[in-house]
Amino acid sequence: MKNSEVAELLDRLGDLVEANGEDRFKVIAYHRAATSVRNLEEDVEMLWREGKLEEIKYVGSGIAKKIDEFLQTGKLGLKERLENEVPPGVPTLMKVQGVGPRTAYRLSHELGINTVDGLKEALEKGRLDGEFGPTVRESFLTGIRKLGMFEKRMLLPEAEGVFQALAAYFEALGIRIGMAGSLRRGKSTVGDLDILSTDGRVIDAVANCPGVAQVTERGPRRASVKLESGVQVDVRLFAEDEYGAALVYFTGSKDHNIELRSIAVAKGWKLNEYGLFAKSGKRMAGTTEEELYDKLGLKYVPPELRENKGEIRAARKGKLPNLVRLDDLKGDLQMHTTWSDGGAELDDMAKGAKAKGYDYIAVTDHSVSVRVANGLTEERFRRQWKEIDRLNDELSPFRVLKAVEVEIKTDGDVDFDRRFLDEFDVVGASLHQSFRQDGTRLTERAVRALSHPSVDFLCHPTNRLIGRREGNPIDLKKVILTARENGKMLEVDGQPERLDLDENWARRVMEEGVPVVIDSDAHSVDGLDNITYGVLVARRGWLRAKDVMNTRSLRALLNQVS
Ligand code: DGT
Ligand code: CA
Ligand code: CA
Ligand code: ZN
Repeated sequence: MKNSEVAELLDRLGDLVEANGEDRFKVIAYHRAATSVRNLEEDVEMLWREGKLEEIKYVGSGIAKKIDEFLQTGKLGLKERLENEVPPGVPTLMKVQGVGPRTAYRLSHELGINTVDGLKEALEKGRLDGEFGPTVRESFLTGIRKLGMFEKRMLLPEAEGVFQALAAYFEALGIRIGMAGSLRRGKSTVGDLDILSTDGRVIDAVANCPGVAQVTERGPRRASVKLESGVQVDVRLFAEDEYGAALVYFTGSKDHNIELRSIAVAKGWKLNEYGLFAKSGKRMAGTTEEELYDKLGLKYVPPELRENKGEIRAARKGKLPNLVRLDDLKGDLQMHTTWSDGGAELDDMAKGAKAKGYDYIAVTDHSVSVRVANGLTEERFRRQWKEIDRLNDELSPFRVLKAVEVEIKTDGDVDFDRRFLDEFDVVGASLHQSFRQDGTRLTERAVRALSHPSVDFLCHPTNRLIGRREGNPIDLKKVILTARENGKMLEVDGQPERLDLDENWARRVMEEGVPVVIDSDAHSVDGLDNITYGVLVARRGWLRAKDVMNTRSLRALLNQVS
């Protein structure tokens, strides 16, 4: 918690310094330090207490002093001073992607624009035509659109948490509900929750639900509420014989629905949220989803595929993929322990994973050059291996694989020499350092890593953090081809803010015949469950069990990575 607060503070300082037109190097220094603190898995407060702030990469004495002031007092004088000096609209305008501090300063100070709406209006009315080129203006508009979509979207664990709390509330009242919307489709981010029921009490119940801040809409068959957390929940009531049709409609996606409706129309029928109807008005289907798809001449489409990305054609031909399931996974190939930046002991991680029913795990602590994550030297890895050997005796036939998330250095070389790397069972390679390089260089680094004989797969290939950081401008097509040429694999990282590769790239990787690994990238025993989010991404990417390497037996896996 404190780490992200401190990182945010430093980023904010960087922006403020830039918005005040100060030295570019200062700006970079703040942002670099912010990233470093953000990726730090040790507690910044602990380092601070031990007087070790300056051991954090990119934190020099000046920045350490500011962190110190902030942690002592909860405030920072410099920040408050800068905030007073910055023109009023700058902080707001900078929330728009594509509007940097300098531009914000100009918009506010010289052009008198101080709000996002003001900026939008000025752009639409052409008031900025003489000020910025068409490409720049277009990028502002894109940024404004993204802001509207981005800000309010939840990550999967949050959305699931809200849904489960609501489900428990309704269950206590004996009201059965069903999940629809993007959450049911397993989308990586969720805008609002959509809930359906056939129980007439549901509308009153949701309006009276604890935690509701505002009932924004209410009718006999629908209610929309806003929770105190800001989350919107839409609830709808249907009759039993409508429920299947309602579920299809409100599960969406909209594009999938439109396609279904056009099939119905082509047959001279009518399809809506209440059912499928013949010209005469006679109900043909509606009670269940299965019945509805069947009447339309389609196989049942799993919710994760309902994006109008070819699933309807496949359903018509009976060629839907048999999607990978959580149960198919026999192991997890990325996780961290207290040896590097994890929060749980190796012993607990291994036993926790075994209790999940896995046959094997790879323990992939960071390698030596990731100092902020307490990366391991060769000597420390050898000590860890002794512990792993002991565990393997104890837990057999469960197997803990000796593994590493090896760092791809700035030049594309990886930590450790080949002789040592070959002693690991599994090697995943990651790029945490200098990921702000241009696309060409980033791609070269990934390609070099995947060409290294000891490397088995590339971890979280784009390094995106949903809602915080766009993916690297890496050339994934080239990366995929390199993986294929060298018999390597690519990862779907299950951390909810990563989910990297995303579903579209995962699908592409599968189509190119490159195996995928789905990992939790857990830093705690509970974190092992992140793999469920990775599975959702894989399913949304049309992956079958056979496309995913860690659905295979230990022997088959070892064959692949040897
Ligand atoms: P979200 O909430 O932004 O993460 O995404 P969804 O897919 O949950 O979208 P939402 O909550 O606006 O609507 C739920 C579903 O209702 C959506 O997936 C499809 C259906 N739906 C909403 N509006 C329309 C519409 O105008 N036409 C059709 N055919 N379906 C719609
Ligand atoms: Ca929704
Ligand atoms: Ca909705
Ligand atoms: Zn990592």
